[in-house]
Amino acid sequence: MNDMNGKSCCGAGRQELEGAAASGQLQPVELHSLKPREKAARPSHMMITLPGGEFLMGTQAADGFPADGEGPIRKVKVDAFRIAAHTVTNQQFGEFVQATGYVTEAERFGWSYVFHLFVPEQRRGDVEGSPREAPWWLGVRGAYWAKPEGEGSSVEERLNHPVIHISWNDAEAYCRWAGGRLPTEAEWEYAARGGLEQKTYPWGDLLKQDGHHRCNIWQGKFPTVNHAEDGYVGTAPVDAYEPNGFGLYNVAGNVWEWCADWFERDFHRRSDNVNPKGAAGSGLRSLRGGSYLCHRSYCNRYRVAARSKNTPDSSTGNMGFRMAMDV
Ligand SMILES: [Cu+2]
Repeated sequence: MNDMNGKSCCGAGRQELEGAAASGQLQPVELHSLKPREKAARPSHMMITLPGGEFLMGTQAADGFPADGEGPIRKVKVDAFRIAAHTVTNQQFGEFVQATGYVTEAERFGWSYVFHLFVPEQRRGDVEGSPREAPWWLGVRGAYWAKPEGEGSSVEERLNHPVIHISWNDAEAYCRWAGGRLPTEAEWEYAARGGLEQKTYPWGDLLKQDGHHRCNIWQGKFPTVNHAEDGYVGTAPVDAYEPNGFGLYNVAGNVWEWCADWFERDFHRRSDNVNPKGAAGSGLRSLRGGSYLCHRSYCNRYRVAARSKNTPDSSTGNMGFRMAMDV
């Protein structure tokens, strides 16, 4: 059982920062100025076309978090759509920024949440504060996608890793430019299950297969000791590990992936079972997949039915996104 039921390794919202000087009111990101790129000039996303169909969405498993609205299980139908084999990389996001001059929300606010183990002692002066409920997140001044650990860091050695410190609004802007959109939660789960029915993970029910790690999560004692037996302390390349049955990489672990939907706790109690979407009202956007910080003892959310949420302006070092498209 999960004694930390309901708590999340990832619960760091923009407005939960404590000890910070108020960031002030920001104008919403201007999306209308971002015209879609010519097709030939867009980065390649390795889009996989899925035929759509019916599947059993959600879970009622004993090791889940009912408070997240993971169940009840319901039969959902999604139309055919396309989804990227992997999350958007630093390389791809860099091409977007170069082409458009786009400025992310982390840059506009002037800070983003960095996991505490990645902030060296000499940079503690850059820390604005932490959320009370998730003190392992430090609001670091100057941290954004191209400087994921703040001043002095870079993505040069991580161009094929998922872009992080990306808000929902930033992800939306990228997708619009690249000619795509974010997947709905229903599309995401359909794609992540890879054609298997009601399995715990995208590859089956066992976390490890023949002793091999299948995803990038936390091994050790969260939040202080990560043994990195899966090979990574932070993010892994977007195509690390084996893909699922549909060819999607890293749907479990690595980084949380923004979905198009408003987060709705009672999502699975809705009666619309064809291309369902969460209803507006929560002010939160949905996230799926879990991250390199998830651990069974605390945040067992690398299961394929697990859910999370955050405000659309929040950014952390473990949230990225995967693009979808209409067929
Ligand atoms: Cu987690």
